[in-house]
Amino acid sequence: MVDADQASNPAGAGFTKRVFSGIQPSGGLTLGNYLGAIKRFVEMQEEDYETIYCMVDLHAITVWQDPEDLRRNTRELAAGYIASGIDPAKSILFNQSQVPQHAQLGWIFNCVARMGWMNRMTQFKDKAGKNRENVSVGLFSYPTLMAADILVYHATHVPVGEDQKQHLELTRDIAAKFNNDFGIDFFPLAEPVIEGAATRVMSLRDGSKKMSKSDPSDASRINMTDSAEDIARKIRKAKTDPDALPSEAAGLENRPEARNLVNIYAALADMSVDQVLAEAGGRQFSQFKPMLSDLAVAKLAPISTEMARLMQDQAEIDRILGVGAQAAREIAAPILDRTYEIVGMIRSA
Ligand code: AQP
Repeated sequence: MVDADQASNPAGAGFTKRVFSGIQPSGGLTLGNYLGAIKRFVEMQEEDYETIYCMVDLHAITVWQDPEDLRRNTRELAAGYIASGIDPAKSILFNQSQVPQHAQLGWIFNCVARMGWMNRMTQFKDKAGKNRENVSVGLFSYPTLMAADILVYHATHVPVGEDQKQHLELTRDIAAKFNNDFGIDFFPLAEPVIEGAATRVMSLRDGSKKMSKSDPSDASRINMTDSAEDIARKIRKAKTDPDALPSEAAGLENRPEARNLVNIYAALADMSVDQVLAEAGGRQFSQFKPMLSDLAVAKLAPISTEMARLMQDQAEIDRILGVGAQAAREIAAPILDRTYEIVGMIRSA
């Protein structure tokens, strides 16, 4: 029987409703990160959850990062979180490497996850491509560290974009195998929260590829720091088809670029796709693109202006991350200690 507590918290009764999510400081924030992740992070901060948000710098170095760029991108990402509405007084905000328990639990999970599970991860296959023999070992074990990020806080809910669904399933498999191997109900089965009209924002140049901060083409993405002119130019040049917009969502079938622009509009305007098409159906892209540019600029300009202001005081950003890391360590340390005990490691007093 499922009791009331369990019903509202699928991870199981007895676990606090706690959110964890992270973003890599592997480049500038994109509209994909904002709509797929940060916008939901802000909403969850205002709901009935304890919220923990991270800049996953240990994940970022699974591919080469110039040290100066990594420092700047980490601070800029922190500024992006805060400018988007994450309040460090309400959410724990920090960079991953300041909380060593992530890497420590990651090692335990390297010994729980199976090679067969890891070999199925599509993100590794996409990122390694034909260069499999030359990528870092860290890129391969990325998902076990991600499982540790989540489970070191006993997080129960993880807001992510669609591309992270498979890693979340692996996190649940790792938690279940650990619990089963040691005969204990210790790690919760964290629930992915993949919600909104734009859980998979696609490249502006190719509707079959996700918008990504590491795409070599800057025209493929909208960066959160882009100027109004840049945003308008990129949307004007975005790939589309020659037809007018349909008046119902079903008409977007097999039109990936059109679907992408409509999804972006819907997510930015907090409307459903059907509501957008009820207004814009029948219009040509020459009419719809300026509507989308105006909306994107209206929503993103205040965020980029605030990011630029916050970036002028880097010491303050570092201070906020230090306070967040301390709070994060306080939650993570006892969970890691208990994990070591369960596994059979001696803990000297
Ligand atoms: N295009 C996207 N649409 C919706 N959500 C997205 N996310 C990323 N891209 C999109 C979500 O943003 C969160 C943070 O992602 P990440 O930076 O940790 O890693 P990623 O998914 O690999 O993002 P990028 O931009 O593609 O980074 P690079 O290029 O460095 O690999 C996640 O919740 C993700 O789902």
